[in-house]
Amino acid sequence: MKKALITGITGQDGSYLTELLIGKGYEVHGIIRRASTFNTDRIDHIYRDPHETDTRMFLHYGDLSDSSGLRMLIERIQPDEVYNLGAQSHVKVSYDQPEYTADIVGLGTLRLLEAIRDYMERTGKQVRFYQASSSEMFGAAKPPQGLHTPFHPRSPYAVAKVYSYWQTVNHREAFDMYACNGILFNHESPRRGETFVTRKITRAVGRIKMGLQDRLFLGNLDARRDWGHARDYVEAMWMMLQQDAPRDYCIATGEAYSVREFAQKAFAQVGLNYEDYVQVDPRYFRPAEVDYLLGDASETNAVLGWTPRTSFEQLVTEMVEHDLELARQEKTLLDAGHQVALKGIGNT
Ligand code: NDP
Ligand code: GDR
Repeated sequence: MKKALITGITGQDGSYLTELLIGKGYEVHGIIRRASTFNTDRIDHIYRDPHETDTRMFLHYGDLSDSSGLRMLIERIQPDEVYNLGAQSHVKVSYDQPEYTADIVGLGTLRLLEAIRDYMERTGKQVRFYQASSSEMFGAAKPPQGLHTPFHPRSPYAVAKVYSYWQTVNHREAFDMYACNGILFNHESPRRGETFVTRKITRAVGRIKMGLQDRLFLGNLDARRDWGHARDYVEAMWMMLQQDAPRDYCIATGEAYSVREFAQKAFAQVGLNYEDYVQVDPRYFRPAEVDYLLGDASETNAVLGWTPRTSFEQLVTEMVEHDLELARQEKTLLDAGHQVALKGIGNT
């Protein structure tokens, strides 16, 4: 049975990747951060009591800032594959916490690569490494962007991802490691964090339809993104680690839409006009914006034999249907006299 170690297992991609790997017969180990409340909502449905014999997902406390903990986990788990998905992944928040973002997103990758290198050198075992690189690294570069497009990052997050990208390449070249960068364009799902724009929109659509909210404040409506479905994209991650030789890949749908178009489609799905509800609030603007990301993934999609299965329309529909149901449940609770917190952090 192959063993995989996932950093960021509690995130959107971590949860889909865990489902995929368990379906393929893997034993999956995930690193979670200690928090004062449970932070495992996205993987609770996979969790089994560790005393049961059919348990194949194991969770360990750790943090990308903690080298000794990472080293101990690699030593103890002895993984065949490591997927580095952990990150302070919010672009706007990276402007509020640039140093922390650089530490986790940038140095965190180096810490993990070094722990793996050390383990491989001492034991002679092979470990394959996946780095969650991002289309944000292209930033201001003209679309379409692909493997041959020079990086021009536009945020502390993107700068840190560029650092990790090159660390991964360098470990591959210097130490002959099987290490791959997956440069993934935006991918969304009903499990997307609620402060990312697609989910912020579909949550609002559900709540507005159910009468729980009356407006939606957004930032730049003209930004364009190449949006795919996270469930499809984690499959590409796994495929990258099953090839004969390591290399880097771009994963995208090859179609881009604006935030405005996403909102228009999402509101229209429940019979509403987005213009009646959406208001622009400059607090959501970024100090430097990434205007237009459109992936040219034809070359690497072909090498990998991967194509996206979910269309833009299907993605919006799935997210809206999910969040409409969530809003229905919230309304039922409210009608029964329970309190429902409308969570939100002001500037994301
Ligand atoms: P999420 O924000 O949903 O998940 C991030 C994960 O990282 C969470 O599990 C989080 O834990 C964990 N994490 C945060 N800080 C640390 C830390 N200090 N140490 C260890 N783990 C930490 O991101 P996604 O699932 O959307 O993305 C996965 C990866 O892919 C990220 O690296 C992201 O930057 C990258 N990426 C994402 C794209 C997308 O469109 N989704 C596109 C391209 C790249 P907790 O739950 O405790 O917060
Ligand atoms: P992004 O995703 O920055 O592309 O990073 P996000 O959904 O946050 O923003 C996409 C675009 O929408 C514009 N926007 C808003 N964004 C947010 N969050 N909130 C708003 O109210 C709002 N209004 C307009 C933004 O300005 C931006 O142009 C995501 C993350 O998952 C990264 O970790 C990942 O690397 C990249 O995708 C690829």
